[in-house]
Amino acid sequence: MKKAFITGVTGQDGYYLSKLLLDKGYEVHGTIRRSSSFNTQRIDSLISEHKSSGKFKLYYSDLLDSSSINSLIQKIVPDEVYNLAAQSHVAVSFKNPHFSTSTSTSGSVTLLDAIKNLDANTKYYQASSSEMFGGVGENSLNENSLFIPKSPYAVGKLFAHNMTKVYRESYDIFCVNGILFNHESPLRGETFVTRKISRAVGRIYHDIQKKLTLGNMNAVRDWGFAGDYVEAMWMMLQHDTPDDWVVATGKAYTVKDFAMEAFNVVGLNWEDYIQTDSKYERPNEVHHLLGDPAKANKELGWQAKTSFEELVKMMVDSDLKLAEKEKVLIDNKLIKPTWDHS
Ligand code: NAP
Ligand code: F7E
Repeated sequence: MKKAFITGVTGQDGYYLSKLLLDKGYEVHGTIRRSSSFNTQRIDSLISEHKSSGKFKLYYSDLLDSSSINSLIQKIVPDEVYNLAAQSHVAVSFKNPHFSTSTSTSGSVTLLDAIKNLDANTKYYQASSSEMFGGVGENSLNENSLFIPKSPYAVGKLFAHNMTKVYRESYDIFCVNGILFNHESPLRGETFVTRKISRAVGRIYHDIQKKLTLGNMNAVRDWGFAGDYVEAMWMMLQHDTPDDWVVATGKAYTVKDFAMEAFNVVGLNWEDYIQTDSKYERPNEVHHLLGDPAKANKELGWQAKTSFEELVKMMVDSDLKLAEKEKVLIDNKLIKPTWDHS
């Protein structure tokens, strides 16, 4: 039975990747951070499903705590390590630059070095990001495009990306970079723009929110479904040779397009509800990100299966159900409406 070690298992991708690997028969070991409130909501269903089998194991750790990461790697001796942990919100990385960068920089070196010292042919996946390209120009971006990082988040990710290459070339370790473009789902964090929109549509439809306030609505992104993208992560580690791959849909839309489509799902006109505020703009914006997934299509046999319209509908449908439940609690005065999730 293969063993996988996942950092960032409580995040959006942590859920989808754990599910994929558990369904494939892996034993999954994940790190969670101690928090003053519970942070395992996304993976609670997997925890209960695999309680009796013991195939889903969780450990308190933090990527900045190299001693705990080292001892876990030595104890588990995983076949595959997926480094998904990050302070992944670009705007927040301008406010918390030290923490945001060090999780990626120090964290990746800790893991890569632990794998090197283990000498057990452990494979390593680094969660690289399209943010590293910086969004200059409108061409579609591939593995050979220039990296011009524009945020502390992207700088940290570029360090980890390059360090992964250094360990691959220097020590012959099977380590890969998945350069993933934006991927979303009903489990996306509520302050990322897609989820902020789908959450607002659900609440507006159920009359517990009046307006949605956004920043730059002209920003362009290549949005895919997280469930499709974690398959690419796994495929990279099953490939004959380690390399770097772009994972994207190859289609680009504006934030405005996403909002229009989301309000359309419930038959509302977005212009009646959306306002903008510069407080949601970044000190240095990435204007345009469009990926070219040709290499992943050809070498990994990976394809994005979910269309933009299907993704938007999936997210809105899920958030309509959530808002319906919230409405009952609000009407019964069991919770207060809290819609400024920004
Ligand atoms: P996410 O939902 O924000 O999850 C991030 C995970 O990292 C959470 O489990 C979080 O724990 C954990 N974490 C944060 N700081 C940590 C630290 N110092 N030590 C240990 N764990 C830490 O992110 P995601 O969307 O699943 O993305 C997964 C990875 O892919 C991230 O590295 C992200 O930067 C990268 N990425 C994402 C996208 C995308 O569009 N989603 C695109 C390209 C790359 P808590 O739950 O306790 O906060
Ligand atoms: O912003 C604009 C914002 O925060 C997308 C992370 O997963 O993908 C993600 O980073 C765009 C930006 O994601 C609001 O200015 C407008 O241009 O949803 P986002 P992101 O910054 O692209 C990459 C690939 C990652 O690696 C990251 O980890 O939308 N925008 N109005 C807004 N963004 C937010 N968050 N909130 C707004 O109100």
